[in-house]
Amino acid sequence: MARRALITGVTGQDGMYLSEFLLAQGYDVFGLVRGQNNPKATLLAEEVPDVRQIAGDLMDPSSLQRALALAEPDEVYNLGAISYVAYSWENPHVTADVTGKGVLNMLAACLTYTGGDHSRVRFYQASSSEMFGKAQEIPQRESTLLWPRSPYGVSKVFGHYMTINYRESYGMHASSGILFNHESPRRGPEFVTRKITRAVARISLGVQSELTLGNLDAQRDWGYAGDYVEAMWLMLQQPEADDYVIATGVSHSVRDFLDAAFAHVGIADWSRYVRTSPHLMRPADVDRLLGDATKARTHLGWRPRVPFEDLVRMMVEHDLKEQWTLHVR
Ligand code: F7E
Repeated sequence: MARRALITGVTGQDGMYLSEFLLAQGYDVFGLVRGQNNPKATLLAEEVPDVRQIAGDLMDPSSLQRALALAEPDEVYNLGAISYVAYSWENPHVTADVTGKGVLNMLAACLTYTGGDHSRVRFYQASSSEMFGKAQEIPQRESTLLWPRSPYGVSKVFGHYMTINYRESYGMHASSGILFNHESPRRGPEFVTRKITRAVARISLGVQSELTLGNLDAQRDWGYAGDYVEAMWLMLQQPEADDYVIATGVSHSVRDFLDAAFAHVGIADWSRYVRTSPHLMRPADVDRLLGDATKARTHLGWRPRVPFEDLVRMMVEHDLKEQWTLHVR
C-alpha cells in the first residue's frame, strides 16, 4: 500500500516542493489548506494537482484531528507557519499562536491519533536558523545556543523544544530540521532574494526603475528549497528521530546577492538602481548565519546540490520569463 503523508503549509514554497518529491516517491499526499477561497490553494491545485486538499487551520485543534482522521498519514510534515520575519514584530501574538502554539496543536493531535501506538506516525517540524539569531558561534550547529531576535524566532524556538519534548515525553518519532534560508523561483516576493530577482528582471526589461531594500550587510546561508525538502523526508526515514541542521556551509551578504543577480542581466554597477530605506530595517536583525550540516551529511547522507550562483541564476531566469510574459509579450 502507498505510504501516506499529511503536510501543513502545503501551499507554500516548501510545501509544493515536498509534495512533488513525495508524489514522485509514490506517496499519497494530503495537504492542510487554510481559509475560505484561498488563492494559494488554487495555485497548488494547478501546480501540484495530485495533492488532496483538506480544510483546516493550525489554530483549530479539532480541524487537525479531523485532517488526521481523513488522511490517516504515516508521516506528518509541519511546515505551516507565519514565516515572514519582519511581519512578526507587527503581529507578534498571531505569530506566536500559529508559528509557536500551532506546533503544539499538531503534536497533540498526532499523539491522540496514534492512540498510544507511537509507531503509527512520524512527525517533522520545520525549525529555522532564525532560532540562532544573535549567533553565539560560527558556524551554527545543532548544539549552538539559541538566541532568537524576532517574535518569529522566539515562536520557532517554542515549536522546536515542544517537538523535542514530545519525543522525550511520549517516545514520538518527532524530528526537527533546523533549515537555513532556502530559496527558489517559488519564493514569495516579500523575501529579499525574490524581491531582488523580480526587481532585476523588471529593471532589465524597463518596467521598474529602482529597488528599495533594508539592511544590505546581513549575511545568510542561502540554499535551494528543492534540495532541502529531501532532507525533511530523510529525517523521517531514520530509525531514531533527531534534530538536524540543513545548510550549505557558505554564507553571502545581501550585497553579494545583488552583485550576482544584476550581473546576470549585464549590470555590473547596481548602485544607481538600489536605494535603502530605514523603514525596511528590522528592530533587531540577524547579522550573520552560517550553518554546519555535518550531522545531516554523515547521518542522512544529505548534501545540497545547487550552489549560490546557480540558485541566483535560476531565480533571475525564471523572473525574466515571467516578467517578459506579463509586460512585454
Ligand atoms: O531576509 C535583509 C533582512 O526576509 C533576509 C524566512 O524563510 O529564512 C527567512 O527569514 C535578510 C534579513 O529572510 C530587505 O533584514 C534587506 O537580514 O529574505 P528575508 P529571513 O528573515 O532570513 C529563515 C530561515 C526563516 O525561517 C524565515 O521564515 O535580508 N533585507 N532588505 C531584507 N529582507 C526583506 N525581506 N526585504 C528587504 O527589502
